[in-house]
Amino acid sequence: MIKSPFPYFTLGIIVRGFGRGSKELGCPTDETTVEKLPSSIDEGVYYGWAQLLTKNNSNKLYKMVASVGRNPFYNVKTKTLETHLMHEFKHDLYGEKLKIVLLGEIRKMTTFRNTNELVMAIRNDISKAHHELDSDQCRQYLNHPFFY
Ligand code: RBF
Ligand code: MG
Repeated sequence: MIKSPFPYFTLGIIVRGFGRGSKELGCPTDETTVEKLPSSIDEGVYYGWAQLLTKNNSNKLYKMVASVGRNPFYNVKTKTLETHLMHEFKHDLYGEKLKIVLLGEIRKMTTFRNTNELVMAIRNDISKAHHELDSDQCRQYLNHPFFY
């Protein structure tokens, strides 16, 4: 079941992050996106769909995992919403517009003993997201009017 506060729709511009995630991790969207988040969306890891609105207008949809919060592992104090598109891109996406829908939570934001543990946790998040997003109730959102 997809239940409140999901589905949660939002939109942002892809900005340059801290330079840690690079191609591995995500792309933090703008800060207003984070300010708008309802309080019912905790600091945590989420899955959903993302639509990349590119200039050449393919407007494709991708599976994604999103990290919401302050990145305790790196002592980051500002709250970000980072979307990791589960697809390999050949080019940087800075400046591109991204529409996203969050459909469920995977876990809460936490800290780890070392980078390897964080990387393993993220890999596990991605495999859970793959599984959840393959369900019919998640796939329905691929045809949602938000992604016209
Ligand atoms: N950062 C944390 O400090 N703790 C986490 O539990 C955590 N989980 C994440 C899960 C996913 C799926 C992604 C994409 C990122 C996560 N991050 C987490 C954020 C990570 O620290 C951040 O993407 C990099 O520091 C680059 O900004
Ligand atoms: Mg980044």
